[in-house]
Amino acid sequence: MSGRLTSVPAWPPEVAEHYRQAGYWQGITFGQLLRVWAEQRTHQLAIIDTNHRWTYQQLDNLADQLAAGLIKLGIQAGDSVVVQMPNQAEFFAICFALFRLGAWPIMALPGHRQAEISYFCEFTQAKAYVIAGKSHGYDYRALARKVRAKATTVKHVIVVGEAEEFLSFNDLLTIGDLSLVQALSEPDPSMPALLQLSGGTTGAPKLIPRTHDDYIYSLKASVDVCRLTSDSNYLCVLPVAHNFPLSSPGTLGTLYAGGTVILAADTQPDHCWRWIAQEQVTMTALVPPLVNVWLQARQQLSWDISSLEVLQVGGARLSPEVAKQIAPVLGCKLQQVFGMAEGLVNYTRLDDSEDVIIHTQGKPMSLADEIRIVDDDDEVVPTGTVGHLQTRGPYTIQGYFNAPEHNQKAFTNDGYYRTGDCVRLTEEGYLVVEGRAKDQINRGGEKIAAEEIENYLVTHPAVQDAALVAVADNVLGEMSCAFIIALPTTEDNQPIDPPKKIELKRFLLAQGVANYKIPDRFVFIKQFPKTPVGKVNKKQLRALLESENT
Ligand code: OOB
Repeated sequence: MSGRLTSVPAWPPEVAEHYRQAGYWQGITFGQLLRVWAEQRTHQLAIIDTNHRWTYQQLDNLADQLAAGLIKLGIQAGDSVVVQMPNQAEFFAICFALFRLGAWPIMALPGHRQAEISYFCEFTQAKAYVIAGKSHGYDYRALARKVRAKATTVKHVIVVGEAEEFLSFNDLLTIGDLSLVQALSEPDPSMPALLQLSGGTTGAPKLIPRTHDDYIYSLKASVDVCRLTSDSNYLCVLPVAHNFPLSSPGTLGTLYAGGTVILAADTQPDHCWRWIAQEQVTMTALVPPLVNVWLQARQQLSWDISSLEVLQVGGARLSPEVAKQIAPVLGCKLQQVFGMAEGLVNYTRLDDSEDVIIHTQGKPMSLADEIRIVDDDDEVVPTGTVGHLQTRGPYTIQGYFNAPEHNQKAFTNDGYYRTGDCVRLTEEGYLVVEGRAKDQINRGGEKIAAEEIENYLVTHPAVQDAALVAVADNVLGEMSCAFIIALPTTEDNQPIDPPKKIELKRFLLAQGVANYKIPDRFVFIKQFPKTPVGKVNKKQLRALLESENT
């Protein structure tokens, strides 16, 4: 293993010991779990997608074969592998193979493009990059070629589907020696199982190391709160690698409980409801904009979705008006989920009153979660007052991967994560999300770090300065708006034509920025309003947009 391991901030030893003693951390790995599941539930269905129906036993065998193939490629414990897959069964075979080796899947999203993927590969010195050849009309092999040209550590591109010059998933299954997998020593459960991605507030996206111990505990606690059993059929509609559908309790939680995961290739009601009817789906999870689409579709589509017991909604604010419609229109219970890839997940409970389910974002899933709500000086505020949410616990990270300076700011001295969310606590101990202090746009659940996009914009030759802010949107909740100060003249005083909006969009796309991060609006402005300390006053910029709308 390499020296990079020191850059995974660990819990203080006495706290870790407590989590072990108290039984939160079980000291097992995902590879071991899958082995046990395959023995106990040999012929039960684990994963279903359009092309596969895998039992637990089959998943275990595939993970072994792939692990053998990965060993052959030289991948070992502590290595990173960027995984960018649509909702397909192979995602799980690859992840469990990497878990078994102790190598770390980096959970990229299908929407990421050259800028993000190259960054993940370079930052983690990834040895391999896993993609689906073509998906939703986009050719990931073309992306892989560009990524490889920049990220020289990436020696292997593994393609699920038509591989062209790369290595196919099917070939990877056959090239290894299974006896080498049997001979592997078990990875350390206190080491990362995977790296999640942070929504981010800074220029460079942050990576979140989630250990076997902490992630498996978060599954167990989620399964308990959400009452999943071996009869649960979970439909994964959101991108599978995202923390919400992956672990809250999501696909991995469903496997933990012995249920069956069904992977939807598309978010549209027609596609998803066919799955619900066909596989008797009991639970699924959506972000708020999709809830609207599903509610509106109910009148036109007559699929029998009566098997659906629970619809989880999270990732962004759900309005009470929309929340109220879910039970009557879709015929299932609503569960609000307020979580973060860094750890803490809050759920409304299935037997909570309608008032709590509609008006709050739930309470922490574990009694071991510690939360506090503080003012700008880190002083705890009285119950009911809005403040900054801070948290620590057995599945909330102690720091980002390889980011000591940022960790100083993002965590308190006593190990609490500063979530950047502004919340208030109700008398019953439930959280209501009231806003955000972090410089981020939550575009229908997809997070955009303002600084990341501003950094790109200011490299345009006609842009002097840029500020990205959120603007309210009926469909997505929030969209992004870039305020731009155009450069009046070149360095040698030649006048410059102000850039056109379309030109700025093309410029960002040419940098390889994911589509969802491209500003929805551009507004040109002579100068930015400033705060007393001289920072850009984004509150005033947002107010400018709001006054336009009234
Ligand atoms: C989930 O994870 P991330 O890492 O994409 O984003 C976390 C942030 C939170 O800090 C908060 O700002 C926002 O997303 N958020 C919500 C919310 N759920 C998340 N804001 C308002 N209401 C909610 N219900 O988004 C995530 C991870 C695990 C489970 C669920 C969501």
